[in-house]
Amino acid sequence: MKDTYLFRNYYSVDSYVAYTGKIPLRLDGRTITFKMYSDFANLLNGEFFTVSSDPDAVPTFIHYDENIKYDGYRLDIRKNEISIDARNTRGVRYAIDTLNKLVVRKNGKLLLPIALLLDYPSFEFRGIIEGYYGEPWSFQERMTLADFMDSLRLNTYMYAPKSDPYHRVKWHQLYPDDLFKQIIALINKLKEKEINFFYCISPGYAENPDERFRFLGDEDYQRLFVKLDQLISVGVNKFGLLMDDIDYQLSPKDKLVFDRPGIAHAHLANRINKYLSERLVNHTLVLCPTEYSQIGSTQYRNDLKELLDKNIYIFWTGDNVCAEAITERDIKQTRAAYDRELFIWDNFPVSDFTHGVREYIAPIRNRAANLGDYAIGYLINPSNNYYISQVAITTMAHYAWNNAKYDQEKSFEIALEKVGADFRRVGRDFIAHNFPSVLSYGNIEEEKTMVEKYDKAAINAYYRKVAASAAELSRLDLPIINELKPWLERTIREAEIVKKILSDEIKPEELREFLADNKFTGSELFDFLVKKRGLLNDEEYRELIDKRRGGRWYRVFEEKRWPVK
Ligand code: LTM
Repeated sequence: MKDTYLFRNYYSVDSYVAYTGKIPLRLDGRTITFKMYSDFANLLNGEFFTVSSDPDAVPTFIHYDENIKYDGYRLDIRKNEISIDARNTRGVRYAIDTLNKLVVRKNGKLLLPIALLLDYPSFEFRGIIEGYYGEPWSFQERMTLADFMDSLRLNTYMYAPKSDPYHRVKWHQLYPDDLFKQIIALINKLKEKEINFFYCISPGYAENPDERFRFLGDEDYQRLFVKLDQLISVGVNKFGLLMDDIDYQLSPKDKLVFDRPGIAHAHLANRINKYLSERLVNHTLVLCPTEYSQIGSTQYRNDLKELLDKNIYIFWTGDNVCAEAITERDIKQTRAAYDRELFIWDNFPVSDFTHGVREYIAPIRNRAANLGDYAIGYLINPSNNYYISQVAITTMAHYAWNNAKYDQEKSFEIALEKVGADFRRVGRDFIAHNFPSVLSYGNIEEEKTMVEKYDKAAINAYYRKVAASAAELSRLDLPIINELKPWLERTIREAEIVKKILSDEIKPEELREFLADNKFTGSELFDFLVKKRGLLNDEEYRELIDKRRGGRWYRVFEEKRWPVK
């Protein structure tokens, strides 16, 4: 059964039931009954109602069950009826989505397996934090997020692009009308699919130290509250306070009262929390501390643990900014260090730190199979390229739904197929060429061996395949191809240059001109070859390859857990 590995518990008797009538597969255009109960989290236990009044439809019952996990559902497909148990409307929608996935069409009949399915997510909040540096996604792109996220059961979007001035540099200024209208349109669009919208703000950032947040006094708090009010006025009740990437030294004046940054940050977060609780019936607040990527306790973390209100969640990126692995031990220690539930901020496939050199088209990996036992949220920080990011996001959504059963290979195949069947088919060799990431070496060891042996036939054959794949991809009419174009073109050119290197026809100017373009792919075959043939001196090699590639950022784990063998 397609994708059933994504379900948590699936029992079937390997037998199908045929329905000639309609199966109520969609929530839209449904009977009044469901709409009346659309806020059915408030329903009393035991209440039943049918999904459709169509006499031809298979009787389908929805039942509120408070014991089912948030966003989860139980789907029971029997011979004569279907029942769905859930505790919120998202759970019902996901159940109906599953029903759609299970339908088999055969000889003009609709078949459903006789099955019982219990399915629920590993993390209550699953989604995207647009929290990277550089040019952010356009609103046009963001308006397509709701459908994309909903198809992956991602229920949370956090607005936090570092380059939105009103989020960071000018945090205290209200959004001008035109920009605010776009934010409102986005909020409304996400609402259609029940996706939570978090507005994040970074008041801790100041370009000039004299303008840093004044923890003492009331002035800056009031400026902040006025800004939050702007968002509250359009229905926002979930917020992120981001204190990442700031100089957290306190001003001499603040120091006299607050002593340490952790004390001041807890004070700020608690004041916001209090303000929100006065203004809103329900609210959620997540703090990204300045020390967001370490494990265990420090003075700063201890201060937050002691002083921060217990209902404020904390962001954590793992034991590194881009964590090559997040283990159970790491998260256990961090959770204990803060004594509260965490939101994982997963810095993949973000590529802002590569300054446009690299893009990661790979599945998430090396995330412990039970992080959901320790964290309530799993948020993905994507790259500036909206469509390229969707590949990794798809795999991360699978992980967030069911961390225990996550299978990176299967998930990656599904993610590639979601982009397009042609993309998956013709892109295989280019994707493998680009595969290494901050999470994996991919084929680098094999590439090294090929060059060490100076196996010309193998290298030529390799590049023929990769260039053909890049050329075929270039011809596809897909938005991801526009974003990938510079890397595809460079790969095709790389194959031509390699051919010349192997036949000793390469001219130094031609090589340098090629290397002036720094759109590197994950493969290092070319770099090894240049070194092996001594085509650049050490200084040139450093300037044109190593430095551009970024050296250390690219292999954050090199000196850590898994040294290269
Ligand atoms: O990761 C966090 C919490 N903050 C920033 C992000 O804005 C940035 O996108 C990533 C990756 O460069 N690194 C950070 O430190």
